[in-house]
Formats: sequence, structure tokens, C-alpha cells
Amino acid sequence: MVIQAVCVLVGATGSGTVTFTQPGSGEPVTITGTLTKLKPGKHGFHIHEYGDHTSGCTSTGGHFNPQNVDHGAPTDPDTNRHYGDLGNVTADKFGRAEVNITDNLVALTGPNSVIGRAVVVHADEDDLGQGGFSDSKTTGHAGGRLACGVIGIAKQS
Ligand SMILES: *[C@@H]1O[C@H](CO)[C@@H](O)[C@H](O)[C@H]1NC(C)=O
Ligand SMILES: CC(=O)N[C@H]1CO[C@H](CO)[C@@H](O)[C@@H]1O
Ligand SMILES: [Cu+2]
Ligand SMILES: [Zn+2]
Repeated sequence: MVIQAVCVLVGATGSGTVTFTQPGSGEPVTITGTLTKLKPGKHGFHIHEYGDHTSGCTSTGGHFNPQNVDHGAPTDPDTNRHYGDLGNVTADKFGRAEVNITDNLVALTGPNSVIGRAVVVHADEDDLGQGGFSDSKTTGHAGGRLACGVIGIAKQS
């Protein structure tokens, strides 16, 4: 059974909607959608631990990291990255970024389901843990949080 979830990201300098689709339990999840209002260029794009924006995107916590390991790239080995590490999205000169990511750690069922957690888009590029900054190994040095939203259960199509 196909499982679908949706996240509406809201922010003054970044917004959009992304849809999560999992063809079946245990299968990779595809995240597609469009973000707008971004500064042209690359922006870190992650799943954060909490679906809580009580104090804006700050209260979404850190990257979803059930293995308690360092920050990395989506292409790093599964045992060596945060579950929420989706790399970056690239905005064109109109501030528009098309998202189309397939990831085998993101799940919509089971103990590590991302439903109820948050998607965050950042001001700066994610250095994928390799930048050598004090926060490269935790956040990819991706800067401020421009927009976020809670991942919710979508109408199943
Ligand atoms: C996403 O990328 C895949 C593989 O490149 C492609 O088959 C698919 O059509 C793309 N989906 C969207 C919504 O762009
Ligand atoms: C998913 C993605 O676009 N990743 C890129 C993010 O930016 C770094 C640094 O430029 C690239 O190496 C990644 O390929
Ligand atoms: Cu983030
Ligand atoms: Zn991370």
C-alpha cells in the first residue's frame, strides 16, 4: 500500500509544499515538491526531530538522528548520517527550487517514521559535514532556518 504524507513549509524567505510517497513499508521514500521565495543558490534541506514550531523553526530541534551519529550527506553510508540529512536544494534565479529526493532512511511507518516531525530549509548551503566549521558535524553549517513545516498524514491517493 502506498503511503503519503505532506509538509507545508512556511517562512518569510522560503515557502512551499513537499509530498512524501512510500510505495510500501520498508521501501525508499520519494520527496517531491516546489519551494519558492528563496535566495538563488543552495540551501540545506533536512528533517528535524520535532514537529513543534511553538517558537518558530527553532523549536523543531536538531536533525532527526536516531542513531546518534555525526551529520553527513544523503549519499553517506546509512550508519554514518542523520536520518534527516537530505543535502541541499538549489533555487534558480527566480528563487524557485524543485525538490525530487529519494531516500532509503526516511520512513513513513515504524519506529523511525518522520510523520509528526518537521522539514526545515536553511539560509545557506549544507557542507555535508565536510566544511571544517564547528557546526559542520551537527548541522552542516547551513545557517539560519528560513522556513519549516510539520510532516502530516496526507489523503492517500
Ligand atoms: C524525480 O526524479 C526521477 C528520477 O530522476 C524521475 O523519474 C521522476 O519523474 C522525477 N519526479 C518529479 C516529480 O520530477
Ligand atoms: C543534494 C545536493 O544538492 N547536494 C549538494 C549540496 O551541496 C554540496 C556542496 O556544494 C554538493 O556537494 C552536494 O552535491
Ligand atoms: Cu536543518
Ligand atoms: Zn544532519
